[in-house]
Amino acid sequence: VGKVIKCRAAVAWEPNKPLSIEEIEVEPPREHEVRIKILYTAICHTDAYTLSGQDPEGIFPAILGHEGAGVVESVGPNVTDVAVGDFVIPLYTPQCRKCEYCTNPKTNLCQAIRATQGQGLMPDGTKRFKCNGKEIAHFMGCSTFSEYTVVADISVCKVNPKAPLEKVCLLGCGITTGYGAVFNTCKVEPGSTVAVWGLGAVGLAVIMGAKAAGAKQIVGIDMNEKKFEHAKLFGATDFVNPKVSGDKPFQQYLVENFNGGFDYTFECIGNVHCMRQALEAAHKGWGVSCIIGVAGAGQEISTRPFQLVTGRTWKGTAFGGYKSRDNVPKLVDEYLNNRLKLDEFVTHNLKFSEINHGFDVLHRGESLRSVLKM
Ligand code: NAD
Ligand code: DAO
Ligand code: ZN
Repeated sequence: VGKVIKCRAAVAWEPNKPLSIEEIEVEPPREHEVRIKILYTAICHTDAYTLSGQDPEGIFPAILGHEGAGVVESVGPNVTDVAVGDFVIPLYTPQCRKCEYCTNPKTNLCQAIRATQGQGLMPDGTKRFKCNGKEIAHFMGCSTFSEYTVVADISVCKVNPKAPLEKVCLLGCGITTGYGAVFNTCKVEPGSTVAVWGLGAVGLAVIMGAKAAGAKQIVGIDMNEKKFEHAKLFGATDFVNPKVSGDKPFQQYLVENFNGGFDYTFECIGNVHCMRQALEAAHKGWGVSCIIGVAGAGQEISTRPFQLVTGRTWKGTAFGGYKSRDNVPKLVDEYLNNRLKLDEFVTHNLKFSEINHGFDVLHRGESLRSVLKM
């Protein structure tokens, strides 16, 4: 407490190179900051995207990782909501409970530390990580690829101490996002028809949510048919490989074969062509399409305005619309009460030193989530 900690971290020195496990120094937390001993972290698509160098806002060197869980090692002055020894999940979408976004029930996009977080800095504009005397940037306000990290107190929540952290770390991003898109962003009603593009962890979490919401038909769409087995486990009722439509636009195939289209569609890939398909396969008159996937930098979506004139709605979601500190602890409890699956998303349990292998299986489409033990 109050001292610099030396520990291991996976440093991203430059884009498109494997991460390198280094000994780093982690400064103590300052006012309104929390130092966390990370026990488990998963690897998400966004870590890979930033590491690939495609993210124009990616900063290097940095410590990536934003789907993690751990225990509070120490707190800085004026931290009131967590204490040493608490089990916690870092939150890349913070919740200050004071800004005009936090006080508006229509959004979860707290802006209190938006600018510094985007620049890889703590809210006071400085960094807490050093390696060989060189400062290392923070990432998404979390930097979970380190045995110790420092986060803002509005970017962390205390969770039930009975929770297995190797599972609930997944609630730091992908699963929460897909599940919340169903309940918060779209408010899917019982009896609805739903189609989901992309059966990775995010798409499967949408399927899990749609089932819990009482959807009567849930169509999983992926070009990798190995994903269909998983989708069934989570509640999908039908599967479609987009190649079935041949030369015909895929959305036309869906509208013709699924009763004029779906009440709700979700894009969980990050492909702007799939986003268009999903919008246009939403039912005329009332269909709602939700973008979850993060497209490449500079890409744009398109459709004919008549698609909206005739009653379709295009939406998007970040972190499933959940106000983070209020809701992540509740989702942990839902998992403990068997109302939410998490174990089924973990396809690989790896050692921290195997982190680059975790990225390889993600790129090869072999993993849903790899969980690393620190
Ligand atoms: P993933 O890579 O595990 O899954 C994507 C799936 O899409 C794969 O199964 C792949 O086979 C399939 N696919 C790819 N191209 C396809 C195509 N043209 N047609 C049909 N299927 C195709 O990814 P994930 O971890 O589930 O994340 C999905 C997306 O959600 C990513 O873009 C990620 O960045 C984004 N995301 C967004 C938020 C948010 O808050 N909005 C949060 C987390 C993740
Ligand atoms: O308030 O402008 C803002 C920040 C929004 C960040 C939303 C990020 C959502 C998607 C990121 C992918 C998550 C891994
Ligand atoms: Zn706020």
